[in-house]
Amino acid sequence: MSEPIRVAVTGAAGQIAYSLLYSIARGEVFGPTQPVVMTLLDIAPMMGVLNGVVMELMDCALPLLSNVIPTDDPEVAFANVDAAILVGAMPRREGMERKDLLKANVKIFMVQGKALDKVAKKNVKVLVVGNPANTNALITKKFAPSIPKENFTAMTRLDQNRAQAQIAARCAVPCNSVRNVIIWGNHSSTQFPDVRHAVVSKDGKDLPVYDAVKDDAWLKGDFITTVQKRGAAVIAARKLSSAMSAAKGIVDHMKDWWAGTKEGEYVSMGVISDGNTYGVGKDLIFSFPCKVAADHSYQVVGGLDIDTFSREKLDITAKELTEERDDAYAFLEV
Ligand code: NAX
Repeated sequence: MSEPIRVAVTGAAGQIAYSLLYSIARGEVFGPTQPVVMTLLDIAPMMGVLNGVVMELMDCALPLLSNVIPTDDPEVAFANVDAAILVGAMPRREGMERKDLLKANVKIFMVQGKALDKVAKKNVKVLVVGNPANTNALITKKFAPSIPKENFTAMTRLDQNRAQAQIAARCAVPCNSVRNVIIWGNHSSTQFPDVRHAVVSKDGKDLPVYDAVKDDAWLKGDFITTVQKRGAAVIAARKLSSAMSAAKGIVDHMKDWWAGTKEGEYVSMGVISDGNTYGVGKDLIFSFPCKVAADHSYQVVGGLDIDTFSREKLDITAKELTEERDDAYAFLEV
């Protein structure tokens, strides 16, 4: 068996982590023969709960799990890690303004960026899930200048999965018969779920989604708002935010980043914008369609046609991300 890799998960005592850790430990993310050492970070008051999670992981008796290290110290959690999944964040409390939430979170991600910079492997792959995920990823990157900027991504895969599942249900096909759905922009209600370039396989044929669904009004209306508001709908129904589906989104994102995307397919990831791609300004973590090679390197898929409807949507979400970034930089005085 190969040497274990080291994987950090933050917010490890929380509800997403509870659904996620088992999948990582049993080889669903980094491969069925890849042993892992898992380092689990949470805050000091949660150490008791975290110890319970560690006991359960041990009791799963998983052969690929070499060791589990719980800690409240980011420098212990990130020491020599190959991958870091940053789930932990300050939750939005009642009466809290969006700006207060942003302020609390950018500080957390500044501290974690500095710790990654100091102790993680220089080729560490960092996935940020804790909200506001895109801006938190940007801040983490900013405070880890010794790590390549491409190694910081934010999760929009749950949104992609939500969009894919809506189309699959509408066409009465399994979810894996729908491919190349794109989420552009922010993991927020301004995101743009775009199916203009997506394909449905049905009865042995590949059809563009617009031809398979045959309902342009739905695709340009309720489909988009359903995906944009799906997180809120789950909270309203469950009185808790998405956790099982968020964990599945993390597994899908990290697995594709680690092993590469399938031939002819692309996936959505929040990645750093260079200012020359699809008219999106520089220095934002923006969700784009990406193809990943077997060596973990990825490229934004170029050359997709953006019509007037899409242009408007891309600009709205880019504007929100620009404002979020400017507010975050102002709080941190950078
Ligand atoms: P929970 O509140 O269940 O768990 C969060 C955990 O993070 C807690 O155990 C808390 O103690 C810990 N934590 C807080 N500050 C920390 C710090 N500085 N270092 C380490 N741990 C810290 O939330 P959960 O439902 O697990 O959600 C976690 C985050 O994911 C939230 O910010 C949530 O908004 C975000 N989400 C992001 C999604 C995405 O698609 N990008 C979707 C799902 C989810 O809403």
